[in-house]
Amino acid sequence: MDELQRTDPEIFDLIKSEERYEIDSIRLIPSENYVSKAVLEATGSVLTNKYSEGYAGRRYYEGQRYVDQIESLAIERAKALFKVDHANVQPYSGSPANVAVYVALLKPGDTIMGLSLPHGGHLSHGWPVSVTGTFWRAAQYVVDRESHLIDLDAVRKLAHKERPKIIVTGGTAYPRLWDFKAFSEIAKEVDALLLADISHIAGLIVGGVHPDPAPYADVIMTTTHKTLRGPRGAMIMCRQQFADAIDKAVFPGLQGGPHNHTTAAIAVALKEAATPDFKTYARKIVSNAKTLADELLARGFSLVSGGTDNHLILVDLTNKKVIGKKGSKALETAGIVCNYNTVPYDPRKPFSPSGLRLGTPAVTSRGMGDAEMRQIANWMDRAIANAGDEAMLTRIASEVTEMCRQFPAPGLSLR
Ligand code: DSN
Repeated sequence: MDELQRTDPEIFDLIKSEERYEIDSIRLIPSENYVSKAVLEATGSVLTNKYSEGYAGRRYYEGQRYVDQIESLAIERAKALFKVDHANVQPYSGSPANVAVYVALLKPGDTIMGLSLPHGGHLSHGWPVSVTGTFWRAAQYVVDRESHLIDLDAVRKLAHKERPKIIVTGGTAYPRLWDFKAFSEIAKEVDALLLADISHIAGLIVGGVHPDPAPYADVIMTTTHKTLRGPRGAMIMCRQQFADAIDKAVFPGLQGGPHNHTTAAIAVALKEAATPDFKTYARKIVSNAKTLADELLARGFSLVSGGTDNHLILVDLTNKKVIGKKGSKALETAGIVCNYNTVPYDPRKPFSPSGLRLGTPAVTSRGMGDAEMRQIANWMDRAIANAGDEAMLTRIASEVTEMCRQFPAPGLSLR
């Protein structure tokens, strides 16, 4: 980045500081990762110079001889990897992609039924502060108070009562597997479509360590930057019968020109995700999460649903007498980055909830394994027990940095 350094040393220094920070800290936010150098290079390429409204072969601009090929490659790779009829790789990110699905398939005021946000869902699944909960009517299912699992009988009952036009699976803080077959049966009973939002688990599905929605969902939406380990973006995949409506909703319905540099980086990430190495990576994400969960349980941490089947862990800190915000701050000072999060039936408010959300995609990309998960649980235990003791937290941070330096972060360098 020599030219950036010359032109704008202030921004250059901040980017380099972030790079060092990503190297020297343990990043446990489950929606974050380290992309490969190849993905970074495509993201930072000349494709950012282009405008390409429309679709390959049907653009509103001349000069698309290479962009058309890039977008077509991304589409073909997405279709092959996720075994779907149609893919649109243009959505700017996950929330706009979900809105595009609703615009394509629903009328204003129709009912969307998704997992409630405080129970692990996502804003764009009909939560009231999102447009998805105001332009459409929302009905939200919840997890069971005791098991913290989705109770499919309760989902069925709610669906029959609310008659949604679309049922959404997926979320941001559900540590267990999704039963797409059961959801599709419920959707059929009430004449609803099934949207599988697999943003968090796309890489796990590709890796064969999470059930596959392709045989059951009418539409699959995913962001491309979480377990899938691509650039910030999204894709909508669907059965052929919905292809036109989805494409029209993305462009011209909601967006202008696609971000071609992102499209190219998505294509690269999809190529990487089709390799045997990626399957090994996906398996390791889950086994690391299970090890971290077990090690936390052994240290008296209380976990929502008692553990995990995927890449994420939701900790309820109530028994540790520390609130989520104070806990996540203490961990940040100790070099462990996660986020505070509501837990199901949380008596506290969303801006200061009881829990912490952890995930293993990023640490697994660095090659960390069981021994490091044990060490992370140790540091977390010490940090939470000493939340507020800056000296202790800083001591932990230097131990964290020492370990991090032994695990190169893909695409990053200290130079
Ligand atoms: N992407 C979400 C997450 O952090 O899980 C929020 O949209």
